[in-house]
Amino acid sequence: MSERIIAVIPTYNERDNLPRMVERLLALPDGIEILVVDDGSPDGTGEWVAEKAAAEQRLHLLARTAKNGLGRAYVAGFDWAVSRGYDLIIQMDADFSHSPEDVPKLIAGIRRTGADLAIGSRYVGGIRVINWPLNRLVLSVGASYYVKWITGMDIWDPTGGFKCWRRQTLEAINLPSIRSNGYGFQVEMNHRVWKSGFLIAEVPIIFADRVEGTSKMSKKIVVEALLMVWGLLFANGLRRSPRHRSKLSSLTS
Ligand SMILES: Nc1nc2c(ncn2[C@@H]2O[C@H](COP(=O)(O)OP(=O)(O)OP(=O)(O)O)[C@@H](O)[C@H]2O)c(=O)[nH]1
Ligand SMILES: [Mg+2]
Repeated sequence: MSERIIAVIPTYNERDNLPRMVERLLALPDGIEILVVDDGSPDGTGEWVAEKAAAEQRLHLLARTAKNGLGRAYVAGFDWAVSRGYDLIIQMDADFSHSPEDVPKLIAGIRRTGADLAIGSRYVGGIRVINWPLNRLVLSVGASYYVKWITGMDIWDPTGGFKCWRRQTLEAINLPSIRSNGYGFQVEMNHRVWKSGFLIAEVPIIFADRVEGTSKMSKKIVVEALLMVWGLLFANGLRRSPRHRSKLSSLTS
């Protein structure tokens, strides 16, 4: 039987982006399904999904009532997808920063490498970011080095949010105990995977700034992430290397 693939997309006020995003994802090969996790967007994003999903079996809505941050939305969405047995779970934003046409590249990357997690990477082998102001780019690239330096994780783009997960990897990392949001969420998820000795592949992607809609990025999210990284180091017993190497070596040998 072929693999069942689902893209999990958190939304808060993405009515201007989501219809085109859904259309382009549904046009991809492999019969990819979509789960939108909406936190009661005042602009009617959730209502649009509910209406569209009534006629489109590959589109699903997980409607939540309060805006609780990207991390909480993903944990709920991943839990939904894992409990329904999807094999590959794509993590991506609704705002076209992550191109739907790169999804097959991520899927090919995880299949080719046999990795447990494929990260769509802005920074592996160069910098590929379109239309970001210089200060934001410097912050993001700087944050990548900072995370690498403190945790020891060998990942070029540890704060990115465009990924392809194997269900088994999500099942292995104790999702309900993940507490962080925003960039901290991306780093904490990667750290769990890396610490357990799973294999992570970085697939080069081009990242573009959002065109429609408004940003939910805040100073609080950045500061939370910068501090949280130290917590990860302590949680790993001050080790800057994975606790278990077994899975990694068996995959690479
Ligand atoms: N369900 C839910 N989705 C959220 C929440 N915050 C952000 N999102 C969604 O998560 C994705 C990423 O958020 P963005 O606002 O694009 O964050 P960003 O990419 O750091 O910043 P910009 O691209 O500059 O806006 C988008 O699809 C948002 O709609 C939230 O609290 N709940
Ligand atoms: Mg964005």
